[in-house]
Amino acid sequence: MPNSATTGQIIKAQSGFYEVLPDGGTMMVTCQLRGRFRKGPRSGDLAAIGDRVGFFRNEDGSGMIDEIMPRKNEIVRLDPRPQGDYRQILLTNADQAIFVFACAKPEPHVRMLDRFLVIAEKARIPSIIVFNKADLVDEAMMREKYGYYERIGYPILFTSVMLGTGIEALRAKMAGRLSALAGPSGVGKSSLMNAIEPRIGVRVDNISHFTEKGKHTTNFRQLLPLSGGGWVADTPGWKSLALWDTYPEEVDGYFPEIAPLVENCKFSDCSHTHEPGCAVVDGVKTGQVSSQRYDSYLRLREGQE
Ligand SMILES: Nc1nc2c(ncn2[C@@H]2O[C@H](COP(=O)(O)OP(=O)(O)OP(=O)(O)O)[C@@H](O)[C@H]2O)c(=O)[nH]1
Ligand SMILES: [Mg+2]
Ligand SMILES: [Zn+2]
Repeated sequence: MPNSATTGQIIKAQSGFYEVLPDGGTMMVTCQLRGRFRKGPRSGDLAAIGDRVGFFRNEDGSGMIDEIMPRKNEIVRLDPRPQGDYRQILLTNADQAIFVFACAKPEPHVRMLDRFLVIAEKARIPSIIVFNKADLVDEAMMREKYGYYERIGYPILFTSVMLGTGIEALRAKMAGRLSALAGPSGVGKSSLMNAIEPRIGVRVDNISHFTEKGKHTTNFRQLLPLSGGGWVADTPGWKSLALWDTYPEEVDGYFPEIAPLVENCKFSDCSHTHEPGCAVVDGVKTGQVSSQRYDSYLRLREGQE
């Protein structure tokens, strides 16, 4: 006979097995999904890391998940398969997304940043931007160049793993929260994680280059615990996330500086490109909207990558 139901959170997911941390507990319970979840054709992941679940204990100490609580948000990737697209869930219930770029080596990829920010807006996850390798540049110059993002509501942190600067501030931002960490290769994500939480021992350098070649492929996802409380998930999948079910007009709402302007356009069906009396184009002309961001906006609106 199963014990009474317990609630907890999925910390690790690997081929049908879920490590669940019971609320108030310290020992993980290895769980599987109860049979009724698995009936019928599957078009996507049913449970994922971050999920809050209800489960029963089996006699052998393992568990059976029989309830998946409603999610605050989810980060989903569509995996094309012959029998139809499969909905992969990278992470659920994130409190924030931390997008890491390097000040230099490699140069910040602003188009990628804007795309990440839009995906996070769509998923209703607040974003923080981290510019690592601050030791390689003049920080004041960087602040001037990217301060725009802060003005439209995205906090920026400058860090240098090399000098140890900004690490404490980032640690404070992560404490007690579930963070999704993402960014291009080589910007120092693993180095930052090791600086924030030395015992995590993430491998620095080139590990993802192996993954891209199909070696060392990990097919599990997990939340890493922070000693100050909270969790972090490395979510490499962001690069291949497409805005698959997004309508062009919807994109307006995902640019915080553009969203409030749209209602002032002369035409209600304005595409914000060539129409007279377009408040967005006017905003770009006056400098209220950055032309680089406008460019990203147009590309994302047209469904370009
Ligand atoms: N100058 C400088 N170099 C850094 C800093 N942080 C990391 N690096 C170097 O940048 C390189 C890449 O660092 P990683 O931590 O492996 O980068 P990553 O983002 O995890 O890369 P992937 O795992 O490929 O996605 C390494 O050679 C690090 O030593 C920093 O603050 N300053
Ligand atoms: Mg890494
Ligand atoms: Zn317009």
